[in-house]
Amino acid sequence: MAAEEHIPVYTTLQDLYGGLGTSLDHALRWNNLAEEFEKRFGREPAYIARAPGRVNLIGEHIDYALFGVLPMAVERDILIACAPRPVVASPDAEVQHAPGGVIAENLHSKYTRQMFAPEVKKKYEQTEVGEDQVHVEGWHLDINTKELRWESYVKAGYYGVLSHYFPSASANAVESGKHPVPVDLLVTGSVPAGSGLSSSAAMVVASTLAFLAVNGKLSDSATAATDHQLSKGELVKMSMENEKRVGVNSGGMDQAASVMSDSSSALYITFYPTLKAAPVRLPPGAVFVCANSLVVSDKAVTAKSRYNLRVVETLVGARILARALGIQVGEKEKITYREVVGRFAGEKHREELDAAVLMQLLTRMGDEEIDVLKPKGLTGSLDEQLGVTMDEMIEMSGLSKEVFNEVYLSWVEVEANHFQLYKRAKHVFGEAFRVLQFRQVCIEAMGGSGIDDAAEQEIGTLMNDSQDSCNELFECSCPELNELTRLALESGAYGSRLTGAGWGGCTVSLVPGEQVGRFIKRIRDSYGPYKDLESDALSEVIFATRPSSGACVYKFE
Ligand code: NG1
Ligand code: MG
Repeated sequence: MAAEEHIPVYTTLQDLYGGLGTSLDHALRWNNLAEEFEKRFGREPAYIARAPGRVNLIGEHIDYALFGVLPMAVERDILIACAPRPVVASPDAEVQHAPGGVIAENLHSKYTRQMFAPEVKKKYEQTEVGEDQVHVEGWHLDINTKELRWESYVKAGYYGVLSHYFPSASANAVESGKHPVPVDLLVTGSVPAGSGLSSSAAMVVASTLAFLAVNGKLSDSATAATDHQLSKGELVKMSMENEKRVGVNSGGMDQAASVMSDSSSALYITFYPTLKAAPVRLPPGAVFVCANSLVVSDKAVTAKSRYNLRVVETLVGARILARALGIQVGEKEKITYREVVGRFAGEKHREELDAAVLMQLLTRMGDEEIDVLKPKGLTGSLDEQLGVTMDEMIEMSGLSKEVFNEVYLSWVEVEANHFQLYKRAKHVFGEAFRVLQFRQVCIEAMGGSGIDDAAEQEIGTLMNDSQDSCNELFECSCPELNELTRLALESGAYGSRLTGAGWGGCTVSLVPGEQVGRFIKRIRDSYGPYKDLESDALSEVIFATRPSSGACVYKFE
């Protein structure tokens, strides 16, 4: 599962189904998509790209602080069938003939057909002797970040492929043949949108892969000896950059889980000093059940008062803590909490910290050191008592207002009267610690007798603590998620918590294997929004999951 491994490109169904680790359900969806593509576009697809969603078991909102997280890919996924489009005269001639023009359709009828083409950004300048000079500045693709649009994620993946593989200079030379091909594509997805199962990252990863494949930038193993093969690490990096174009400054958990998973285990993903993923075998007796609160959290739209605000609170807090600890931070450096801990540990431990050392440091730092993030005077409401104003925050950072704005605010929009540096830091350190404990319990359970359910109990408690921390300290839960996790515990779960960014979306609960059916029934009877759902609709909103394999491409031959 190393970041250097290549993205699998399968050319036979046998390899594909072997790679996916399951058969029938998948086979039906893949077939149906290929047939629909042929019906709509009049020819077979050339490729189908697949990327799974993920459920985060523990480690919420700490990936952008560069602490390790513990998700697993789920079987629900995004599939994109695509093929280069032969250019023929048609009513859509404008997109048809534009280099790299795309016609994108979605099997789900509520997502309408889209056509778009990348434009070459040019700048005109006059030379001293009065001649016009044209500079090509790169590609432009209009991505709407103000409202949630399905094609934005397709465009985000495309943008990355354009900027990495079609350097702007050659965009000028459209005639030279070095431009992207026109593409038809058809998308289908089984990851519920806006639910914390990372449909967005699955879309971006699948779209990145589809555009790479259709432009001949991915090679299968047969041609691998000569061509460049994309590594999993490279795809994660590209997909992270791409997703930021939709307006959310996410960490790398979702993309890494979608790309690097395998079907036998969850993943412990670390980002520092480099991206790594290690398999974590889960105790066999229990099952993770996802339940959708049915509150849709539109992350791209609410980012300035929620997600992106948390990113800023977390990064600024890290600088202030570093300063209090006497750690050197470059003026323009956006140091993270993980790096602060590393540098605090001293030269020897700067990069790779052994889990045991990290655990010790986290308990220590979680207590006294982070008090520096509290405001000086204690007046007003609790929020005011613990939060700091923008001016206070800038002063605590030791930076001038100009530099502060440039480093922390020029790339995101945020909106708040009080910045909760202290509470967010408390959550980050506690949660990072719980991830290490969770992993430790799983490792120890492997060697144990497995007769009792002690490991499941321990994991459950860690999940509950995580939920409390998300609710009280990170303030990313909501009343419905709180209710659903409470009902889960009353219905026999070992532990239950929100998963993903929060403010809506899904919960994940650890449930004894033999009680899953009963558990689901009890939640259906007690969670208000589920009461009138028929069984088909119910299985869309509450379902057991197991680990799935990561992103791949199937090439039609
Ligand atoms: P979701 O809610 O699945 O989009 C987001 C971030 C993650 C991580 C979690 C919180 C994106 C693409 N992903 O996940 O990187 O920070 O929130 O742990 O924004
Ligand atoms: Mg997302």
